[in-house]
Amino acid sequence: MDLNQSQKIISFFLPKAKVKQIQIHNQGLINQTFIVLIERNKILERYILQSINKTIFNNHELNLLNIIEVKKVISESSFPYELPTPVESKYLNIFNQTWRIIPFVEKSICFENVTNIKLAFEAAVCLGSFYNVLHDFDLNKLHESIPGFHNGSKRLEEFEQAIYLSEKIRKNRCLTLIESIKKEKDVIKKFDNLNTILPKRVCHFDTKISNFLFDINTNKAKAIIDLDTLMPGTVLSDIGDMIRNFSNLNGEESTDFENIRAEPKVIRLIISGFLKHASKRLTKMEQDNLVFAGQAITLIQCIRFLTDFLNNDIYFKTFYENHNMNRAENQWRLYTSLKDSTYENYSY
Ligand code: GN1
Ligand code: MG
Repeated sequence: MDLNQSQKIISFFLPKAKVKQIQIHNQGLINQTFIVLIERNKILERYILQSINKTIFNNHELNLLNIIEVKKVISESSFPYELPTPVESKYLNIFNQTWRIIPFVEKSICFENVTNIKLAFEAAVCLGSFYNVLHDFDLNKLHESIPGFHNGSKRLEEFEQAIYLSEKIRKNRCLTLIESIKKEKDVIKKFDNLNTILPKRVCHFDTKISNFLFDINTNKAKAIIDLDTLMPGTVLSDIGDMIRNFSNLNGEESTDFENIRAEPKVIRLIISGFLKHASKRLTKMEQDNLVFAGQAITLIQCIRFLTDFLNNDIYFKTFYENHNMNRAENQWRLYTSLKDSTYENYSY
């Protein structure tokens, strides 16, 4: 991407803007992201410029409609955080790709891992507030933009198929992990079953710490970003993914497997933070299964990474050989530590 190309895209969304600078932003495992500095009416501003991975987000137009509907309600609510959404609520098809620009949240900082456990609480309070203001949202207005995204049995089927079709050399590298995962089918069953019983809500579906932005001076939560997976789901997906991502203090990229475990303090902070605004909205059954959700989503993420490894890395961006296999091993270690019964006994 050069200045001329980015100028063409930016001019579509912001006709009077001149692109001054563009730099790649190594965020996310799927889309391609840049930060662009523009000048408009003598004022400098920054925007996020993204090209969407259309193989994975093949319903991105429907997802955009979801974003527009949710943004409308959020803007009229008391939600005290920013929710940056695509400029002009539009995408542009050019250079064989689909582009959007999103306002950059100034004076904010993004963390790849939970470096300070207070961040976990802050982000969870923010998510609880999101659930609170969207409680009465009419879900008929939303599309399931990625069907079966957290459907455990579907993920297991894809896994079985990948095992069957994979090259021997890859399969042999992870035989032990394959066998261990196969013994956990009951967790997946329980998770899928809960998802059919629990109330459907507006879910973010990608609540990792890097999708919350914090105030650069105070470290208070400031924004929720990355709405590509916004669609109806249950609370288990969002709290489960928070537990999966936040409690793993070494982060999902770490290969220091011996030291991968869930930090119980973080799990407690996620739950108490989330319930601050959401407890009045949740049923007892939802509240009772929040910790379990962390286990189930971690197992599903483990399966997704290993499936992609067996499929020759066609889904998640990888940067070295065996990357997805290592990510799966990391998630497996986290999963086994989450299954430790002592984690079940939280007093909220
Ligand atoms: C992907 O691209 P990114 O980082 O926003 C993935 C999530 C995973 C996450 C793991 C659509 O999100 O489900 O939890 O990687 N998004 C999709 O880091 O598959
Ligand atoms: Mg995402």
